[in-house]
Amino acid sequence: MGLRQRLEREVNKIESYKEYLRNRSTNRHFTKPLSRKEVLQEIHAEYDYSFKLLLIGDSGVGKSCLMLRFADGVYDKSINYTIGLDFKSRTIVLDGKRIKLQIWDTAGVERFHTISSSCYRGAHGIIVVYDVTNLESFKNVMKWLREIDRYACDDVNKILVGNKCHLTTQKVVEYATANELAENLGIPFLETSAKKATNVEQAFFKLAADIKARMEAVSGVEAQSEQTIRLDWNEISPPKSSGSF
Ligand SMILES: Nc1nc2c(ncn2[C@@H]2O[C@H](COP(=O)(O)OP(=O)(O)O)[C@@H](O)[C@H]2O)c(=O)[nH]1
Ligand SMILES: [Mg+2]
Repeated sequence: MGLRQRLEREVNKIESYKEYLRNRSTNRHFTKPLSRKEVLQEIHAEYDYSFKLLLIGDSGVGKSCLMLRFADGVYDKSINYTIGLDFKSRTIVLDGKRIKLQIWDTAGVERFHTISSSCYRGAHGIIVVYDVTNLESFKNVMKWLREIDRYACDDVNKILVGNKCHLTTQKVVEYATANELAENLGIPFLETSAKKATNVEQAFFKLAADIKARMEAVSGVEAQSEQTIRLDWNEISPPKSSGSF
């Protein structure tokens, strides 16, 4: 692992710790206080990469259900949200690398259409969710994408997800329509069902794989340029001599 990656990992750990502390008071998963050992165990769990993912989209499209399905493998239709941010983690293995996915859910704040810019900060990937039975939620996809452009980093990876796809009789957004939009935007697209566990794994794995590929492309380029700098330096540096300037 390169120096840069190690540093990024350390920074991630510190950020995770800060986020834990910030969210402990409002997060429903922290109603039972975590012991220091539990917090440290979670933060220092071994992994090669740690990616922060964010779920956005209109209220009621199934973001929380998708997060629960992916992180805990359950479907809880009466999941109640608290106002604030909420996250869950799951570590996956991709090409032999352990990737810790920290999945952030906007947990109710999207109702007020004011997800603060801080939510987007540091996100490596964003899942934009609409509900295939709700046309309005699909129309609002463009609005959410504009928010991403405004607040997230330029190279953040995205995926469009049409949830509740098993509700075929109530479906109002056709696969082809959403697929065309995604193709025009150049982002991947999947229809999912948090309830039936359709394509949920695929959506998160696809996003994680895209981020990993981007990271590796970047670190590959950096490793090359580091080498170039070192070679140049060797050429121009005078022979080592003792003494002071
Ligand atoms: N039928 C069906 N209902 C779903 C699915 N995913 C979520 N829901 C329901 O949609 C409602 C909103 O889900 P929730 O996850 O709270 O949406 P959020 O506001 O985007 O977080 C809940 O009543 C869920 O039970 C799904 O795949 N199929
Ligand atoms: Mg929710």
